[in-house]
Amino acid sequence: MGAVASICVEPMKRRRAEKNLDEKVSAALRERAQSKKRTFRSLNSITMRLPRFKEGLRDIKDVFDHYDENSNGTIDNDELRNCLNKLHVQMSETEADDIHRYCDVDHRNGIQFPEFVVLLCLMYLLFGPDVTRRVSEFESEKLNYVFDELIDAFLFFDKDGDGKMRRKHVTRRMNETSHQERTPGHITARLFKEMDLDRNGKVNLKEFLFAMIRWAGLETEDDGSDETSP
Ligand SMILES: *[C@@H]1O[C@H](CO)[C@@H](O)[C@H](O)[C@H]1NC(C)=O
Ligand SMILES: *[C@@H]1O[C@H](CO)[C@@H](O)[C@H](O)[C@H]1NC(C)=O
Ligand SMILES: [Ca+2]
Ligand SMILES: [Ca+2]
Ligand SMILES: [Ca+2]
Repeated sequence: MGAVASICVEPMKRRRAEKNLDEKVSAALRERAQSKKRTFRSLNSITMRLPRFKEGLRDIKDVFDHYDENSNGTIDNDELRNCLNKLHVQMSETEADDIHRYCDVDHRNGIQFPEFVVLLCLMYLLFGPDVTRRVSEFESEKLNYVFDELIDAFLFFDKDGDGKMRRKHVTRRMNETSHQERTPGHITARLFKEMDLDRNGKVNLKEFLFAMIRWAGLETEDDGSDETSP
């Protein structure tokens, strides 16, 4: 039966999407790490930028609301098609599906707001700054600025720029922060565990973006309505 087959096939497709896109993201990050001056030199400089991130996330929320045409907190397949069409990026049907799978981090109900942040950031990283102009002409520059900073914050922790943050690099970065107060090991361990959503011992860009959204505190503002109540 088709239904049975699709139950078996979906996890395979998801793994393929995961692998493909992780590789593309890594390649883009490596190139960026080599060609661009580092923005962040300390954890403090990232923490200080959190209010700005939060502002940027609000702008992205406006874009999200625009594409969530029926305003039910989710960008479903048709709505996502509209959004991707608008981007004018060369993409096959399969590639578009892969992006959808990759960004649907919780594997449920299409694309929610934090997943949309991942989606746009990925598009920005892979296809360049023109992408945001196509989804939101007015906010484009602000959006690009925020994505630049978020990606650079990731690269602060991903020392070799291979697209994966490893615990030892994160710990080292935390230790560098300040000579007087090192971040205790158990806190770094907890932070890392929180970020590593699929528990594979590495934190990739999308997991990092989820963490940044949490830390900026936007998730809890107006998004909690249907998440917390049963
Ligand atoms: C949102 O609306 C779409 C289209 O009507 C529907 O398929 C989807 O299940 C809805 N999602 C939620 C979370 O309500
Ligand atoms: C970081 O500091 C902690 C606590 O002082 C220590 O346990 C850990 O080994 C240090 N890690 C690195 C990579 O320097
Ligand atoms: Ca919707
Ligand atoms: Ca989802
Ligand atoms: Ca992971």
